[in-house]
Amino acid sequence: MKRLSDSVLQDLPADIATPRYDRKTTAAGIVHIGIGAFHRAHQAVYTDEVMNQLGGDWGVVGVSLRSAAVGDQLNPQQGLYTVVEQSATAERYRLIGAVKNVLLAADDPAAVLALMARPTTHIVSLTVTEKGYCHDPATGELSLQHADIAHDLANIEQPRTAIGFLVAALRQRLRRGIAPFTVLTCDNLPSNGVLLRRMVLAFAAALEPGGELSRAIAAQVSFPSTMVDRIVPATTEKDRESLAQKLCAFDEAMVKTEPFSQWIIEDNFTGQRPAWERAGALLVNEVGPFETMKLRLLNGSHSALAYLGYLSGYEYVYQTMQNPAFVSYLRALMDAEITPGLMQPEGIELPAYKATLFERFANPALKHLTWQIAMDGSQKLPQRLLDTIRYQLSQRASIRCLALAVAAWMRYITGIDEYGARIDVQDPYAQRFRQLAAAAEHDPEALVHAYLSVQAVFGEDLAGSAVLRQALHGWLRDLYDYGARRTLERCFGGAAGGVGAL
Ligand code: CS2
Repeated sequence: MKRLSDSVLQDLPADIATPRYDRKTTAAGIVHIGIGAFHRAHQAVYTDEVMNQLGGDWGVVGVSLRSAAVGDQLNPQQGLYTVVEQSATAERYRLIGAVKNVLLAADDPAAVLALMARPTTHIVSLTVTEKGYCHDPATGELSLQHADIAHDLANIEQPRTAIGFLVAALRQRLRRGIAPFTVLTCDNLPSNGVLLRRMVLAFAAALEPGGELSRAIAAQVSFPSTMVDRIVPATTEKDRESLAQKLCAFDEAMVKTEPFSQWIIEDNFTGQRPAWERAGALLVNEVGPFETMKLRLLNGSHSALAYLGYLSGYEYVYQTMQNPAFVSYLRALMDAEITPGLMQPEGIELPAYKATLFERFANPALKHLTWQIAMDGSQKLPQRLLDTIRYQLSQRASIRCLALAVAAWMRYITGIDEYGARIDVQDPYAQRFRQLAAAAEHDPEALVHAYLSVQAVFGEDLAGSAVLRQALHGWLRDLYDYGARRTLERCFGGAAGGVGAL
């Protein structure tokens, strides 16, 4: 079977939407670092839609920092790929033409820098996941001890990290008198633009201690914050095969996702940008309240479902939503413990927003692995759950459900499941937590004590909270004694109905 490419476009079935602009004459205006499935199902779709409506040179050159996989998928297809939108009842297909090609930074960092330094590059956007920011998750400060940051400071012409690439490219532009690009982070971090700016300035100050470079970047470069939202489960071989039946061409780079999509962008660009509002993005003055709402309600709940669900033997998120105890737990978590600390963003009704989350999580067409969401918990927990715990503690309000989620993460990251089997924990701190669990001999009290003392995750404050410590200890004991599913069913099993009954 042929590979998907421009030359098979005209042979595709009529129900597959295709780009309406001329891909050949469209130049690139965006460099995107970290071109994984999320970018392809989210920002690239908005950019594609803008070009459908208005044209413009907003093609995207993708950069993979380390892995050749995405380039191998997209380059033979001239960057073309399919987005498959799956609702409970229907599937929609759309070919995205915004991506032009993918470079592998590890192979040729100079080529990536040259591209970023080109005057026609107006925006450098990023989805490099939480750990790609090389920061201390609890403090939000750049970790100068990080091996790759140390490498980049010593070898700025051949960087490895996104931060190194940004500073090296901005430095080249400033030296040559080329106006800087806008740096657009699209990762799930609070005040993500502010955070990235802080990382970039700290790196620039360490690179050139005179302070001139960091001052110039601070004065001239904008780092808008964004809130990005779309659930994008990892693509499987089976997904690719079933799409191939439909396309009569093989698409290695396809992504599958839900119908829902949201993008809130701080309207703070130094140079040109695509009119993303034409594709449904919201350009606002203040992203903070949207971001906090999304990180705490969606991602906080997602992480809770991931750890409790995985331990309960649920492979996919939608399966957890078929268990009424999980649904009533989630309801209590969101309503009683997360919502009180939120500001209502303009134009959003929190009850309706939450109702949508229940529907989205329950979408049975979306095979989203609990294991996938469980990845990198040490980097995710602070902004998803721990900040909410801090707020609730400051109000002397309940943290019961929040603590259960954190206890489930603690149980998960021991690396041993409820049947004594090894969990494939993907987390930069996996080994550290596994060793702490072994040293604590899996005793709940000792384990809570050891884990809470990891300040990179829990900060300097949380270990000192007796309320939190006790709650975690109680839940962890239950998780060891009864297992996750029975714990939830014992404590939250009383309410009626699964998600359909809401
Ligand atoms: C998920 C997110 O994997 C995870 O940690 O919680 O990727 C989530 O699906 C997205 O943020 C939804 O916008």
